[in-house]
Order: sequence, then structure tokens, then C-alpha cells
Amino acid sequence: MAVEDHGDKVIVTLDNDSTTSVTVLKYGATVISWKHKGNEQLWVSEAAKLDGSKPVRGGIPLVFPNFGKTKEESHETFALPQHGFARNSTWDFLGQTTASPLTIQFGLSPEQANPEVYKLWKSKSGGDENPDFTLIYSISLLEDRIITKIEVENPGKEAFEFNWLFHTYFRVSDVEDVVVTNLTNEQCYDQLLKTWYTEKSPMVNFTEEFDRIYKNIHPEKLLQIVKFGKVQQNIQRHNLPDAVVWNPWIEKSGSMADFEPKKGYLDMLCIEAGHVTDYVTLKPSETWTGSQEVFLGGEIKVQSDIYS
Ligand code: TA6
Repeated sequence: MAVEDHGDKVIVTLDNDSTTSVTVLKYGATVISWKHKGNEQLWVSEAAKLDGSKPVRGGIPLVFPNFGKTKEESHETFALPQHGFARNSTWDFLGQTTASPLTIQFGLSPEQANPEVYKLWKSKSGGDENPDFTLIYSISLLEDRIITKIEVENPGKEAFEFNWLFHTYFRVSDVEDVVVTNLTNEQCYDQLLKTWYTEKSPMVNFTEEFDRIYKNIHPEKLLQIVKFGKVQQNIQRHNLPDAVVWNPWIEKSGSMADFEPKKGYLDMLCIEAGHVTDYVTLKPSETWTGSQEVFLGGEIKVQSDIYS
């Protein structure tokens, strides 16, 4: 059976390859496993809460309507917690939509949203109403890739603005042996140094805590995780101009109770495609779509100088 609903999660398996599968927890519509021929491509903490008590530490948590936490008191997302409420709400499983590619869908609207958190999202006009929204999340499983696509709709009477981000935790074997391509010459905000600068590394590497938001990366640029000259994962973005690259390293992972094992920082790397350096504004009856296509292997593509 290609698509199995297990109540709290949905498991999708390729008809012609039972070792390639994706598992999605309905809580947060969080992809918690993507196996390619039995090899797990995502990292999930051994202490991750999968019972809905807090956002999953790992897999592909979904960030909406705010990335991080704004300091702008007048902003309608000011009262929301870091990364919003999509990742800590239980989504509706809408079923399989297509067979080729094998695609399933999840939906979230005010009816399903975590009420304690959703109510903190104020309307742009300052009225008592919270913004009305509909999220349709599609996950496609193919031979050597997954595609995650989000549609954000505004069924309401007022415009609202939002960020979107796929907070993807990739599994890597020893992050110290890994580089990421095609971020050279991109503008980035260093969350640790609290400053903007131009990325100068031909291939970004990891030897300490790393938390950078890359802004408006040319859409043709493919972000690649490369180990010893071999491409592990490729992240192709569609309508997602920004990417956050994050590794908590020793101290930060040590401070997170749900980050286990503590050496796990060596086995993970977040490459997070999104629209986070400014807000998308959605007028009534408009729809916005963003997606990432993550595929394995292939050649190293050095695109740094082509698009700068
Ligand atoms: O995506 C990077 C980041 O914003 C980091 O600054 C770190 O806070 C990470 O997200 C995890 O956030 P969380 O709320 O899941 O602990």
C-alpha cells in the first residue's frame, strides 16, 4: 500500500521500491523521515517530542507566519512565539492527490490551528479578528527526491503578511567533513555576530556554531551539501528567495533538552529554504506558493560567479 494513515502519522512508500518512503507526523505536518533505498536523509533528535507536546526537533518543521520572533512591537506577529504556530498545530490529512509523482496533502486553517498560539496573531488593521488563512501542504515522493510545496491562501477580508520556511534538518555523517556550495557573494545576516556581510567562502564549512540567513539568493542557484567531493543532497528552491544555514554546535545543542544525542550536532545540518528576510503580503483571495525540491547525488555545480 503506497499511502498508509496510522492515525498520528502517514507513511508513503514507493510502489516499486518499499525501501524508499516518507513519514509525516500530522502534528505540525512534520516530515520525520525520508528514506532513500533504506538510507535516512533527515536528522531527528532521539529526544524529539512526537506526542504533540512541542515542535519536533528535527525532520522538516514548518515555519509560519513568522520566522524567529520580530522585535517590532507594532507588527501583527509580535506576540507569536519563535517560528509561529504551523509546526505546533495538528494538520488535517487530505489524502493522496496524485500517483505520479506520489503526492499527499495536508491542510491547516484557523479551525485546526493551535488556538493558544493562533489567537496571538493580530490582524493588520488592529481589529479583534485574527487573520483568516488556508495552508495546503503537498509532499511528493519520487525515486531520488522529495518535493515539499506550500500554498498560502487568504480567504479573508483583510490582507496579511507572513514568512514561510521549511526548517529542514539534513542528516550528514560528520558535519566537519561537509561543505555547502553556491552561497559565495550572497548577502547574509549572521545571527551570532548580529551583522550583515557578503559571504566570501567558496564553499561554506562548519567548525563552530553557525547561524546565517542568506538573502535573495538567485533562484537558479542550487545549494548542495558536499562531502569529500561527493554531492549528498541538492536543494532547489521555487519562489523561496532566502535560505537559513544552521548548526547549533556543542554549547547550543547542549542547552536544548530535546537535542539528543549531544554529539548529534556532528550528524546534522539545517539548510532551510524560505521567504524570511521580509514579509510576503497576501491580499484577500490571493494565493502564494513556494516549494523546495531535494534530490540526491549528481555533479558539483559551481554557480557562484555566474549570477553575482
Ligand atoms: O533556523 C535557525 C534558527 O532560527 C536558529 O536561530 C535556532 O533558533 C533554530 O532556528 C531552532 O529554533 P527552535 O525554535 O526550533 O529551537
